Amino acid sequence: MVGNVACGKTTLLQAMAGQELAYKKTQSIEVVAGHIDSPGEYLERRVNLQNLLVTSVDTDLVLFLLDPTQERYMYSGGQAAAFPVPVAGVITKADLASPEQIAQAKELLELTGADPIFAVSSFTGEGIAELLAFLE
Ligand SMILES: Nc1nc2c(ncn2[C@@H]2O[C@H](COP(=O)(O)OP(=O)(O)O)[C@@H](O)[C@H]2O)c(=O)[nH]1
Ligand SMILES: [Mg+2]
Repeated sequence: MVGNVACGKTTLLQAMAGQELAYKKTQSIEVVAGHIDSPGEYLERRVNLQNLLVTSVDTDLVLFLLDPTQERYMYSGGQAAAFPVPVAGVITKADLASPEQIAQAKELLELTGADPIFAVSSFTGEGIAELLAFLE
């Protein structure tokens, strides 16, 4: 799970694992039910980017998450190609976002090279089954 601070990484892992949604600040790389959560600072603070690349070596797939309601865009064009494994995209908080925000988030994730791209809400459960089926 890669994405800005508060984009919804930890909550999505809880939703995917069928756990109760409970806020918890992610301070370091954590393993949750076979998935790796990462702090948003690893994407936002460029000196930490290497941590994401090194950690991804032990994974099958990386998910780039994007909160369509946030203004900050911290990905680089083509960034998915820097990872040694496939990268898919996840638009989070679909319950909060307008159709225009979701369309823009999709375009921005496409610029990173992430493919395919899902739109989910951890709160309503929208899109979670599709994402889980893809991961399976
Ligand atoms: N409305 C809504 N809020 C969400 C959703 N997912 C996460 N949030 C909220 O966004 C905030 C940050 O979520 P968190 O999972 O901790 O983000 P992280 O920093 O990327 O791990 C919390 O207040 C969550 O309750 C969602 O699908 N819908
Ligand atoms: Mg977190």
